[in-house]
Amino acid sequence: MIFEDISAKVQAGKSKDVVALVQQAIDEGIPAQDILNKGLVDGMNVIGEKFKNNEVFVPEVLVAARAMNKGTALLKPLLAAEGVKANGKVCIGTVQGDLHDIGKNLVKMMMEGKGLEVIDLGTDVSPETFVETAKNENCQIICCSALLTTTMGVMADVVKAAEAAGIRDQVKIMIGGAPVTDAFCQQIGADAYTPDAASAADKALEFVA
Ligand code: B1M
Repeated sequence: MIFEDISAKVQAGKSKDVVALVQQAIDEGIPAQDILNKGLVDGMNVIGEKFKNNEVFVPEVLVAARAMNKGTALLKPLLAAEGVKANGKVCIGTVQGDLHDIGKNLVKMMMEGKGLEVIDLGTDVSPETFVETAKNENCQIICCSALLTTTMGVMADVVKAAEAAGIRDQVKIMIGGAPVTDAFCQQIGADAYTPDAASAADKALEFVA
């Protein structure tokens, strides 16, 4: 099955094979979201578990992440093409001190797939950059991703920075990432926590409607 092959090649960090298999799946008419979720994300999830159990280490994780990103790059236009054109404007980034961007990139892709215009601020993004971008670019939503328990607190600073800049009532703040919870979202006064990229895109669409 092609999904299992894609997953296995992501786990092995074989970028060229991943690209070839993803292209093959596209040519076979398999929906881009299935290729993403059942192939690429599955492979990265396996690597994540192995990393947690010390069965693989940082270099293996890095090559797997690179292979996944090569595959997702091929899917990006397809996911975006399936969506309706620019329903709203969002800025997204991984918070200051945090370099994890795979989940953030998935959220971005899913949102683009829903027809949202997404400004990608990258990783290690300061609260000020989130807020200035939202203000200058008229974004309806600020999306913050964090993968570390040591960086998720920056999300509270984003909420405070939006308040200080006087734009808190004009912008929704969405948060997510593995250590983030709904309780944390309520605690810091953000507008929504979603556990995965697909539900983040659904929620964003709801906010801009
Ligand atoms: Co890092 N890392 N890492 N890492 N890494 C974790 C997160 C960790 C849980 C591993 C572990 O110890 N078990 C752990 C954090 C522990 C903690 O904080 N409690 C950890 C650590 C400790 C570290 C370092 C400190 C390691 C070190 O150097 N000693 C270091 C920190 C660097 C830094 O950021 N300053 C580090 C480095 C790295 C790599 C560079 C090697 C690499 C990142 C590569 C990259 O992103 N370009 C890496 C990776 C890959 C991981 C794991 C293995 C996988 C993360 C991932 O990409 N998952 C991770 C272990 C794990 O998760 N099992 C781990 C797949 C991705 C699709 O999931 O990002 O959760 P995720 O996104 C999900 C949802 O969370 C959600 O949507 C996605 C799915 O649909 N989502 C949102 C994400 N953002 C959202 C935003 C939303 C809504 C939903 O709204 C806005």
